[in-house]
Amino acid sequence: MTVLRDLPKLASGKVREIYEGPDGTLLLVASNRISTYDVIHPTPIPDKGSVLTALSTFWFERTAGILSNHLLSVTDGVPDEVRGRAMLVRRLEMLPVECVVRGYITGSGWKDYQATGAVSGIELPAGLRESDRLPEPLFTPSTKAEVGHDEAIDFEGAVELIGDRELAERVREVSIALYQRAADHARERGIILADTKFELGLDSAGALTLGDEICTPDSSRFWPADQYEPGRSQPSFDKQYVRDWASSTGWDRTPPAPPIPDDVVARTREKYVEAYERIAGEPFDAWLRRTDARPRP
Ligand code: PZK
Repeated sequence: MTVLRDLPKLASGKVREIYEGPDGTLLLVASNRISTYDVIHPTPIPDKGSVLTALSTFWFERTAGILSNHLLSVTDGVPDEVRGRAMLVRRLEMLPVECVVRGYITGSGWKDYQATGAVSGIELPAGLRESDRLPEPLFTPSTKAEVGHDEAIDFEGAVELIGDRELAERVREVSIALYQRAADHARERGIILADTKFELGLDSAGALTLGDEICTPDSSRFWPADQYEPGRSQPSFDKQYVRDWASSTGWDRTPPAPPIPDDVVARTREKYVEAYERIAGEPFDAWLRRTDARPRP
């Protein structure tokens, strides 16, 4: 049996870690940490890491026909203590671009559109409002910053970084297809997937492969469809209670973030679980049981 402390830790992100698994594999572990305004709160959201892992697994299974992915297992080889919130994956040679796809105009895309009328070098119609649906999903890549924020680039910038125009064209094509598949599915279940970020790589045979997490609330914007109203910023499906509460405290968004009160934690946990249950169409407990994350009765 594998225990986490026996695995070398390769990297720590703000909300997750990567370990070296058996036989050249990697173990991606999602924590229960949550950030607002890019700052991690000291209070965890119970089950957040499991919900994100469950969602990625759901999408990996349902998009494998578009692009193969790095997922190997969420049970075999996964240490007991992280069951439910960890996946064993194949090691890839990651491409040096973030594959952002936008179906709606918001965030930095909205900022760029207001300043230039274009996003990622793509001219857009005049008169778009904040949060409007785009005429078609756009591939708007960015660089991978080691520290600080990724920088938006146009498709030619992605071609240069990837170093192969045909590969970059395939990256753009599959990124849009993956977004389309996930966004259509989520929309039918009352969640607007406004935009998302994929990380692609090459496997040991040189095949283009989907890595990292896919269409989770940490890599995407989830909006409640029944509250969608263009012309303003949209509430976040998952983080809105934390943001509203944090704003009400007068916190100025500089570190350290304040601890989150119990009722806000509980309501936020429920929103993550609700997102999983709506999208996957099964009780979240079914995931925990399938991954042996909870003792069986
Ligand atoms: C890889 N990251 C980002 C994720 C972190 C950092 N299949 C892969 N092969 C090689 N490298 C990566 C992956 C994946 N996925 C992903 N960094 C490297 C990342 C999670 C936690 F600290």
